[in-house]
Amino acid sequence: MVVGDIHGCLEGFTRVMQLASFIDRKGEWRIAPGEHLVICGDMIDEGASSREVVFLIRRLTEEFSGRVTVLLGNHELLLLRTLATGDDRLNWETARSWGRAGGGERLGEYLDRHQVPSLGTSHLQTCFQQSLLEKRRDDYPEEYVSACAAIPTAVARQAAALLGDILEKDGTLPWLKRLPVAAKIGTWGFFHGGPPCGWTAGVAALNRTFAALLEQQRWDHPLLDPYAGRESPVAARHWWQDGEEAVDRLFEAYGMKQVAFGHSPGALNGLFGRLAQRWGKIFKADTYFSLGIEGYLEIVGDEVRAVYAEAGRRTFNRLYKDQPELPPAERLWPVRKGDDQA
Ligand SMILES: [Mn+2]
Repeated sequence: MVVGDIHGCLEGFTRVMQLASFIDRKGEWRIAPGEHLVICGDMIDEGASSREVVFLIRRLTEEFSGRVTVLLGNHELLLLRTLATGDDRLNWETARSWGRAGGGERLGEYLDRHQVPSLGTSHLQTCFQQSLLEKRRDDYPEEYVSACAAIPTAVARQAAALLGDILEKDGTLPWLKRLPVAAKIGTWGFFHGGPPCGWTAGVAALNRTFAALLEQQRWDHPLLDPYAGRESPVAARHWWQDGEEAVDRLFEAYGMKQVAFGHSPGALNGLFGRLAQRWGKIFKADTYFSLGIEGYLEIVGDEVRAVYAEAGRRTFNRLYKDQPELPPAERLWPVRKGDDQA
């Protein structure tokens, strides 16, 4: 089971975990031996419940040790960079979520006092949906963008300092710094963005090197660049664009046959929310939770399926009227005759 960018959407995450039977009818978590949950990074920002999502996932990694793999995303990396360097790119929804919680009173008061805006998860989803319908783009509302832009740099820095203290004390910061940027399970590789082009030393060395660079705060290094084109495992996009043979060579260096990734909800088919594959080798896992479309990739043996939550399917059908309806589940691979090759 592979889940893409949750982005602070706790309710959506809970819904897909129920769908996957990792949460039973009584609300108890259950990940059986032989089952594996991979979370492809970007747990935070955008939705209103970043803290709750992170705390839940941290608990799962302890309770189901060895059965839950969590990757670092570019949004977690951005947070680490902001807290370490004091740049002013703090995400206000993430700060808000920690400011609301116990221990975050001072931060919460500070954000209130400086009138830091907040959209809330369902409002954000509605705004993204409206923007997509009207402009074919997933833009934030203009008022929200200008309210955020009006926050003085000094306020952002002070808020980041307060948040940094809380995250250090509640264990989030050390936990984030230990997260891998790549994982390998059998022949499958998992990344937030994708395998960095030019890296030939494999997954274990990549994680070791990344952790060392993070420790040394080498923010100038391409691996640590949250916006890098194809050089960073957390930020890579379109890394398959040189074609199947180039991808085969890249995979060979990692000893992988398939890769699932988050980060780009519109990748491969240009459709937000509808999962897709290419060549049976590259699988998009991000259904775009913060747009209100929730789902996951299910890998069983050689078969890969996309599974979607009911509410998300309705959203998709409203947004993409010219597309075939999003089914509750569809086989992505292997593609057989008569399958809808979306
Ligand atoms: Mn993301």
